[in-house]
Amino acid sequence: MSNDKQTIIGPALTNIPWEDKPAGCDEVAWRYSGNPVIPRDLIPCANSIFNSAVIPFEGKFVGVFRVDDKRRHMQLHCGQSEDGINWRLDNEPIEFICDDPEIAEFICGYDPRVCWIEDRYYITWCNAYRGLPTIGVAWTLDFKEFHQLENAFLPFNRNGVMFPRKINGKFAMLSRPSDNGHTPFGDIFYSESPDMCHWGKHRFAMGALSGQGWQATKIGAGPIPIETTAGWLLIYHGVLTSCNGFNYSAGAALLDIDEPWKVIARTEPYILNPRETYECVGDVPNVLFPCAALADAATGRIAIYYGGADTVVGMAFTQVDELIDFIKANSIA
Ligand code: BMA
Repeated sequence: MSNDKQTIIGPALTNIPWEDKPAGCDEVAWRYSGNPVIPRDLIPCANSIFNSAVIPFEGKFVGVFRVDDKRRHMQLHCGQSEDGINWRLDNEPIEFICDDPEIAEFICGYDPRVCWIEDRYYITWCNAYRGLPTIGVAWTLDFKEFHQLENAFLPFNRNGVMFPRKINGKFAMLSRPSDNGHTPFGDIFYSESPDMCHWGKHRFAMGALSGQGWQATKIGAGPIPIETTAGWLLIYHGVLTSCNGFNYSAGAALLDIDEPWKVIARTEPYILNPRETYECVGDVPNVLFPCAALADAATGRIAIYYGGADTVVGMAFTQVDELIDFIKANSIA
């Protein structure tokens, strides 16, 4: 293994929310002591708030949040924070602007990701097109007006996660072809687009690993990949099927910078798994589902946002050089 210290390629984020690793902790990622940062009832309509995406914005933070309302309809709400930890959420869901009524029909949306690319913020989410899950896409400049584009793929697909810059001149997205239910399979694929409308050149990237515990049933990309000197750092979820149902953990991988469907390394053990009460008890027990990460290139700090038990939002922290060393030292790729 190289002794070079690996770093984040990207902007500094001096106000990244952060807590040092607790003394005596030997995990590569550690939880925020004030978890969960978003309770299920932060806004009156919410049954639960989880699997959500945040991003730096005008010196503060904004996010797109999965809110399952008290009708148990899955909605996307915008939210704001001064510090990335204490959040205000809009009471009303996002209303996307879209001039095609067929695409505009909003049945439900969930598991959003938010990504800045070049000149705007893109939002991807699992969108019900005619009731069938695929990847919805929209952009915004101000988190007030959201302009919806064509769905990226045919049904059935979930976990659409964009790369934060064009790769070889094309927009790039990871996704996870699925079925119309609680999909008992799932691998991560890479696709590219010249225009955010037409997606192609699909490539297999990473698969579930049969017989490999926490990532044996299916996997899906989590936060927007972080560019590092060792490759794209991808935090992803993996699912184990236990006698009591699905169990969702998080692992990490390094992908080739120019050909990100090529996996350099991926963790054999998970880096975070459901173990705290708010991860093990909730509407869907034993789910830890990361959808966003903030990164500070100046310090190598990474703050991960994840859904706990399909009910609340929690945070965890890691340090890029430590995580990359961990991935390489514990790789199964
Ligand atoms: C997946 C998605 C996630 C959810 C998970 C566990 O299929 O629907 O939103 O967190 O199941 O229920």
